[in-house]
Amino acid sequence: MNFLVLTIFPELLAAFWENGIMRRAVQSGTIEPLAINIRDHAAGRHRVTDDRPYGGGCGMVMKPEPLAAALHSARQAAPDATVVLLSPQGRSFDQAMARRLSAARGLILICGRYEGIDERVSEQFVDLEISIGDYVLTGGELPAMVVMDAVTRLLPGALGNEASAGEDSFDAQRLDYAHYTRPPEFEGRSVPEVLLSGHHEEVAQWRRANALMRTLIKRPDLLQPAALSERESNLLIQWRREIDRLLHAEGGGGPDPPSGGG
Ligand code: 4GX
Repeated sequence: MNFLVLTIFPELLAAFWENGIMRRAVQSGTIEPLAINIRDHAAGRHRVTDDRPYGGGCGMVMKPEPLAAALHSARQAAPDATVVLLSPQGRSFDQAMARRLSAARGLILICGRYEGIDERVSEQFVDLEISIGDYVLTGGELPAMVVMDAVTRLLPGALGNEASAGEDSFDAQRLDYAHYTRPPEFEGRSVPEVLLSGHHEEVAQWRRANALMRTLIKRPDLLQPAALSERESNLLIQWRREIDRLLHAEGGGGPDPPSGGG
């Protein structure tokens, strides 16, 4: 997949593409990344890429002409690519969006700085506006890297082990289970016995239960009742009984028991 990144700071992307799984994906031809310096497409001796906002106010806006020229050159390299603008006004990026983007013919990622880009460029050329979260950054480069990272690991061959990407917790709307490696005891804390047992089915059961419990405790918003398997519903019922038992133990002073209905 072609990744064409339009930026005034192309150096920011080098370390990202030159290390780890991204580097391997480049070497195997899974991705073909290129940073396009918007400044190279700006006119005049000073190659200015920004200007003051019409209507006044603070901050600067990225001029439309250099951006459009940079986009034009990106389009020549990847005519069918999806044009993405990274901005706080975009749709929230998530795993489902990463999966859809992994099927694109290529991605052209526009990284704005300052107060953003001229609205007419956005209207004329942008297919999709993406936000990586509700906070304000100084530029779109980190968001572009977040998107490329999440998309790349979904491309066939990128992770080596084909199962790894598909097994992902977020596709199943679950958090991942806890992981352990050697030694079996670290600073007085032991690895759960079942993981050392060699009983594959018991390990699988423990991991399913552990993933469910972590989701319940850390991200209950992810749990959709309709998406629970019968086994998971049974686990939740079992845990509720145990919690109720603890809360209502003699002299426990907990709240009144629920009146039923569950
Ligand atoms: N998720 N920023 C972009 C400049 C800007 C503003 C509007 C285009 C349109 C951000 C985020 C983010 C800060 C990157 C403003 N460019 N991008 N920049 N959160 O905060 O994506």
